Amino acid sequence: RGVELDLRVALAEQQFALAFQPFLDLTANRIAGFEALVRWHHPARGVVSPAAFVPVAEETGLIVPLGEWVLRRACQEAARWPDPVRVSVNLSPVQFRTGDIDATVIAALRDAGLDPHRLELEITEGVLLQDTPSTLAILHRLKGIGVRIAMDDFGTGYSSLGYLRAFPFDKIKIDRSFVADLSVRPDALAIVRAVTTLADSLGMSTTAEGVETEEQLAHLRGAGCTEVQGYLISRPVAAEAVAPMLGGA
Ligand code: G
Ligand code: G
Ligand code: MN
Ligand code: NA
Repeated sequence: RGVELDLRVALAEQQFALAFQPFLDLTANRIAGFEALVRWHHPARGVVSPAAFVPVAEETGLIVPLGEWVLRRACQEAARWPDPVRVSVNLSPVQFRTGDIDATVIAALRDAGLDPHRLELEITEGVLLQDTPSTLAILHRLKGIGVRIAMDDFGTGYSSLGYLRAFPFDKIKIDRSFVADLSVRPDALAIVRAVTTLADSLGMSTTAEGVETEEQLAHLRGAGCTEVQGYLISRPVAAEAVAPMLGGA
């Protein structure tokens, strides 16, 4: 397959880069951290979105070395940011199938000199769906050393509530489809309120994704959301643009 070969070359030739999108803590009114989002700078096709190549990387298993590169790069960058600021990394279910993602994470933290509390891992329900007994053990081990675990794209799957019972997430990321509907559908606001209340009572924080308007932001504040992320706050930016956003040089 052409894309697979291209991806192998891309890994070898380091054609990948990370973009960073901030999330804002609504109580402190401060940037709490940045989500690392992988980009492929293809020599002929330009910047390729992960939506176009992550599925191929997953099918071919290339997501394992690519995911390790993302983790290491993200931890190295975050080690240069001021202390409470976190970095958030998306993990694919496929990365859990090798059974040693915890060792990979721990090595990335150690080599970068990053405190585990400053790393957050975003997983989708696909991770918990694949019923390998080791998955929960791995998540508990990472949480045990202080790594934060977030449930990504919450509300889009089939039995998200069950997953909240299966694992004590630190944070729930409310899918941007609910945020997009906030101004147009009253039920979307009811759902967001219900999720923040549920998260609160489970000791989890919430991040609303895809916030694009002041009106959405006002609704989310009212609903008691902990953090917001989206184009209204900032688009994903290059690594060099992070320090200036934090008030540094
Ligand atoms: O970055 P957007 O800008 O296009 O990302 C599209 C999708 O790709 C999102 O669902 C996001 O979670 C996923 N994605 C981005 N970076 C990574 C990554 O490093 N690893 C994995 N597994 N998914 C990623
Ligand atoms: O699935 P995940 O949440 O990791 O996906 C992050 C994706 O969401 C990236 O593709 C990112 O570019 C996109 N994104 C981030 N903020 C916004 C936003 O405000 N609006 C829209 N439409 N997409 C966003
Ligand atoms: Mn994410
Ligand atoms: Na998401």
